[in-house]
Order: sequence, then C-alpha cells, then structure tokens
Amino acid sequence: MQGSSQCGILFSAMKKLVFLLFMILAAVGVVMAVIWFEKRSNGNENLSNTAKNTVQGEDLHPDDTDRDGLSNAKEKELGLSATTFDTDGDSLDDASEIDVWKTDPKKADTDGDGVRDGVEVMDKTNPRGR
Ligand SMILES: [Ca+2]
Ligand SMILES: [Ca+2]
Ligand SMILES: [Ca+2]
Repeated sequence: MQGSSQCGILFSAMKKLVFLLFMILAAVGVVMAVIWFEKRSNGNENLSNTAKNTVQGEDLHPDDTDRDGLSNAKEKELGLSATTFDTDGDSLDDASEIDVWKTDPKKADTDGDGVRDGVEVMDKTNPRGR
C-alpha cells in the first residue's frame, strides 16, 4: 500500500515534470516565433527605410520647386510658373507639354479649337491641329 502510494507520488511528480518541460518548450517556441516576427518586421522596416531614402533623394531638387522635370531657371526662361507643375492648368505638366506633346505649356488650348490639351490627349485627338 505504502509502496504504491510512493509510486503514485513519483508518477504525479513525473507528470508535473513532463508538464513543466512541455510548458518550457512552448515558451521557447513562443519566444522563437516572436524573434522570427521581429526579424521579419525589421526587414520590412529596412526596406521602407530604403524607400524613404529614395523619396528623400527625390526631394533633393532645390532647382525644380514644382518637380515637373524642368529646372526653375528653365521655367523662368520659358516664362512658366516654377511653383506650378501645370502652368496653364490643362492637366498636362509643363515638361511633358514641351517634351512629349509639343504643345504650348502657357496655353491650355494650344490649337484653339475649344478643347483643352489635356482633354485632347485623353481623347487621342491632336492637341496641335484641328
Ligand atoms: Ca519645375
Ligand atoms: Ca499644362
Ligand atoms: Ca485644343
């Protein structure tokens, strides 16, 4: 009788030990998962930092205030607004009017047909001819 109860105590102690070991393993697992997630989010943070640096890099254009691709000096030379990327407000930015569409960046309707250059480009009509 005494022997079996000692055995029972030993058995329940072992059960407690196994339970404790299981808990430790579970805790280690949770810690590992947290470390893994931290590493992952740090990686993402590094990525977004890189992206931020790129954006900050793009901000470094003191000579192109409106960032339309034309320098302030060039805009002054052409009589355009250095602070508005679309001087004539026709939905086409100054640089693409000059380089892409060859339209007048100071005239919202270059060919004077009553349709704004931006609308003509969207409608695929020629903004430079009727
Ligand atoms: Ca500009
Ligand atoms: Ca324009
Ligand atoms: Ca037009």
